Amino acid sequence: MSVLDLAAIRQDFPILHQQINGHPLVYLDNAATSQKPNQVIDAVANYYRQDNANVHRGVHRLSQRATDAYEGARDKIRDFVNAQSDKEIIFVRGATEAVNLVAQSFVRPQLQAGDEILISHMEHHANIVPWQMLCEQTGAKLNVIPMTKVGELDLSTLDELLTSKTKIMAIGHVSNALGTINPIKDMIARAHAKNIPVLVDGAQAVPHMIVDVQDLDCDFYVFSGHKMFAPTGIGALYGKQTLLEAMSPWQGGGDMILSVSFAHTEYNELPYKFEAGTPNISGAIGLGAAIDYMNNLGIANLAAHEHALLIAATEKVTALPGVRIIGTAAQKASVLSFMIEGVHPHDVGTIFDQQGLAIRTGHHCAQPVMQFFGIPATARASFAFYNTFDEIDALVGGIKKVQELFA
Ligand code: C6P
Repeated sequence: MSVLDLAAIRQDFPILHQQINGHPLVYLDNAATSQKPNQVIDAVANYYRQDNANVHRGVHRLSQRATDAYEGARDKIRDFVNAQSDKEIIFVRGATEAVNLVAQSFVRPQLQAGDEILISHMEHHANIVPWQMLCEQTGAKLNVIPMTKVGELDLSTLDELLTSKTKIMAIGHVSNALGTINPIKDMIARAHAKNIPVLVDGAQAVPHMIVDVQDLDCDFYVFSGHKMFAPTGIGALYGKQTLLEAMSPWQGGGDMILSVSFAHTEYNELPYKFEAGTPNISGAIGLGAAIDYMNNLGIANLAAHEHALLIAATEKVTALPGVRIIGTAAQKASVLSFMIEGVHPHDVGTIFDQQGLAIRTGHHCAQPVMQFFGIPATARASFAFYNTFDEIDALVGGIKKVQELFA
């Protein structure tokens, strides 16, 4: 039994009602991207049908309506993560762009050769490569918090890794490859005890749990809309206002200025200082609609249902001979990565597709995680609140089918 009315919820997602290779679609690739409810699709379509205009630029009615809707979405994000002010919410393309923004605008100006950046072994490439690039540009050093065999962070050396040279700690809230929920509140407190700022990559957290940036006391929190039932190409950077105020803009152009002459440009106030050029207006409006949708269902209800799905899937898959789950941390969210003995994960993905099952196979843009476990790839099923217990059975059936074909 679920706390959610799944039949009604699934009616909101038109894409779920189709056949793939003669089977009903079972969409278990939500960590890659989530599906969109009619409420989000309609918000985007209605914007283009009725209100389409550029924002912050026109006195005409359409421009005012577009601006109100765009800024209204910012207010929704502010409340969704419990930021203090909408000045702390910057629209970006997604988590990747937000990490790059913080790397270049906040960290780079303070970085000298020999300084350090601390990440963890289970980061997505989006929270590795921008820091590596920064190290190459400045001569700084990238340090890595190690991981245990179950896929938890080994925090026994954290205090030694947080040194007087550490300029930022950048940590994933939830691992996309393993599902591990990291104890970030405690980690943030330990970094702050040494005055080290913290960026949290929340791309895999915000679709699944209540996030309160003030309670966490993180300095930056980044996420993508498309993983939380909103369109692609939109996401948000939360940053503490004092830090954002002190930072220089990352990109220059229209809308991020108050005045421009050839002698001098005066930058706009927050949050516009970091939003150069015409933004993704429809995407922001879609993200606002997705937040409304999640709030209506209740984030705690979504989390409870997804947790029940994860427990059921973990029990059933663990009971299958010849299947190994990668990532067995005590605290996990919505991700089940696994290997079937003697079968390459890509073959698993292909056979699954023939049965209408959509999962992701590969390194999940987390190659250091694969290197740690000594494997090239995993098969990854990832759940959203619209998934059902019958779909967990379909997943188990899919694994059995693969095993029959490879027996
Ligand atoms: N993970 C996955 O299949 P973007 O691409 O900017 O929307 O999100 C990047 C990103 C950052 N951090 C984490 C923890 C992520 O999981 C992702 C995206 C997808 O796991 C696509 S690679």
